[in-house]
Amino acid sequence: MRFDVITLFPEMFSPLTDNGVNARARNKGIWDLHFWNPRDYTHDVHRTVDDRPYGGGPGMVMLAQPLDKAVDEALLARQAQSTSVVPVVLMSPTGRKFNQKMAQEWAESDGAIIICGRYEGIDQRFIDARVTHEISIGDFVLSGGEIAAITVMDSVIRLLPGVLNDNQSAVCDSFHSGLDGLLDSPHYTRPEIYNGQAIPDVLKSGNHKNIERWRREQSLRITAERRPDLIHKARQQGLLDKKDEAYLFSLNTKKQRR
Ligand code: 9WO
Repeated sequence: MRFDVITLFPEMFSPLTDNGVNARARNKGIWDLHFWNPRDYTHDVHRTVDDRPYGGGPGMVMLAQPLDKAVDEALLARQAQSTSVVPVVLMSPTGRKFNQKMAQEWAESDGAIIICGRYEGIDQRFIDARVTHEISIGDFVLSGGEIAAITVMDSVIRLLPGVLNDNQSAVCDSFHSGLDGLLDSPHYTRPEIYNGQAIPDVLKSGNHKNIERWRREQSLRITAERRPDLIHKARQQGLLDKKDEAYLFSLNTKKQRR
């Protein structure tokens, strides 16, 4: 897996590259990261990467030319290594909302060229000519695409074979297929009493069937409270059985009595 990131601020990616697990996986050759700084592809003494917006208005707009050249260089470097064609992705709040299913699809790909914008935006002619996908990590505006790109790459890298050990398996968290798209149940570790708070008795029972049922019901309860849309989805996909439905019904009747 290879990522080519086009950014004015490559230093911002150290949280991704310096993280112990990710760094080890990069040294093992499981993934790699290359930077292409648009400032290196300018032609003027000031190394200008932005200019004022046509039509007026506040702020500055990224010039198409240095971005164009950076993408060209990234494509050339990739072609020296492999013949695969990769998406050219722009991190943008107006893009398609990124999710776990997309992370899994990325994890099975050869990677991407990722564009991180700055200032008020990017000349649309660059986007029209070069960008194949626009991705958002949520409905909020950042000061640049870098933090969004780090978020997406981190979610993909942890899914690559050999990145996590079996103990930390990527198989056990919220949105894992084993949870049927429901939110994860609570976790507890030692001590048995902390700040006067005990742990649920069932987790000490050693009865794995009961523990499994308790976790399922906690997942259903938390998901029904916080993300009813995910309950609806799981139901439509036929992932909720009679026991699940009975438990959800009991939550509703409890709520009505309160
Ligand atoms: C900013 C913006 C604001 C309102 C409506 C549309 C918008 N598009 C952009 C945009 O693409 N901005 C560029 C990248 C330049 C300014 C900083 N950028 C950015 C990316 N801010 N926020 C993001 C982002 C990316 C992915 N997910 C959430 C936010």
